[in-house]
Amino acid sequence: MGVVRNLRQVAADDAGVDVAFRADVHAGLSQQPKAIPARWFYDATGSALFEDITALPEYYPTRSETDMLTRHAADIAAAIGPGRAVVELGSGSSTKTPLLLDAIVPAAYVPVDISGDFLRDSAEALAIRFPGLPIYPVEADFTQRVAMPDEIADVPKLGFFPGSTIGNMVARTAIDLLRNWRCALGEASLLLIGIDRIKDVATLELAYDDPAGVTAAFNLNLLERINRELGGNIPVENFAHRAVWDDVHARIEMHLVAACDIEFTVDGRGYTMAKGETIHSENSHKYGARDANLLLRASGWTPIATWDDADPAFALILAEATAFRSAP
Ligand code: AVJ
Repeated sequence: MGVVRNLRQVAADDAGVDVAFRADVHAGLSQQPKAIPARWFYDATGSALFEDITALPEYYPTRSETDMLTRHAADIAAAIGPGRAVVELGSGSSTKTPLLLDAIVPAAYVPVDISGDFLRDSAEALAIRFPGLPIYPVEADFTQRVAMPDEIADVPKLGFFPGSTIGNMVARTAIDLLRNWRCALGEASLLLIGIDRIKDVATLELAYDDPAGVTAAFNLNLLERINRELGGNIPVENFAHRAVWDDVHARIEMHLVAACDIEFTVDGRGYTMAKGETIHSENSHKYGARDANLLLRASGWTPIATWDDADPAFALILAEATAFRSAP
């Protein structure tokens, strides 16, 4: 049985999460246009719906990435080398992790996730699957600064950031996050990151607006969560799911569209929306080959290998922490 030692870095208990959720919802509904951060999708219902999304035929990112992790396992392992502590950002249910841990010879596994429950369950499952592998779960918000466990202070790190989660961030926030992680992982570190590619609009829009309506349910659950947790009375049935490609920002935008004029309260605070007005609930940025490399270089990471031969296209990029040196 592997070692599992917990490290908790969220000051927030359940009440704390509630405070941040409440503040984001009121701020987002008070601004014009209305917007709520996509991170609030993931309560228990939202996390389960996202798992369902990954099984949809239209939602290709999970399949494409898993396919490449499987087919190129030997190549990826050769490029990474043995003896690294694998630090996974937003590990969630850690479904892709065994593919990586099987391929390389890891020194330790450090899942970082804000959901303590998810973290403990998946750490326990991995401890059984990889006996002898030290596992140090860190309960923390990976978008904030995260301290690494003392046990891996002298071990070279491999950041693992699959799923194109980086796509949820606008460029400025994405670069802040990648720079922070370069600092947290250290000079000799590597990063294996999944980034979704720009492709034809039909494929992109179908991936975020599936005919079975699972993504619609995932989007609408945000409103139900507000009603459940923040004492809202939002008439969810009067909202529709919309997913559209924005070519200027190279991203899929998800919105919750008011089907008629709507009034509701959250916590007793009143809001009105005119028919057709939307709440912007998610960005999912896509990157071409040069764009993705630029994003990494701008953040202090030098791309050293790319795997992107799945169809529909999705990129797995291996980058190394850029050494500070004089450059022309
Ligand atoms: C988990 C953020 C990568 O943007 O593709 C899936 C979330 N939203 N369908 C994505 C999501 C709608 C997903 N990420």
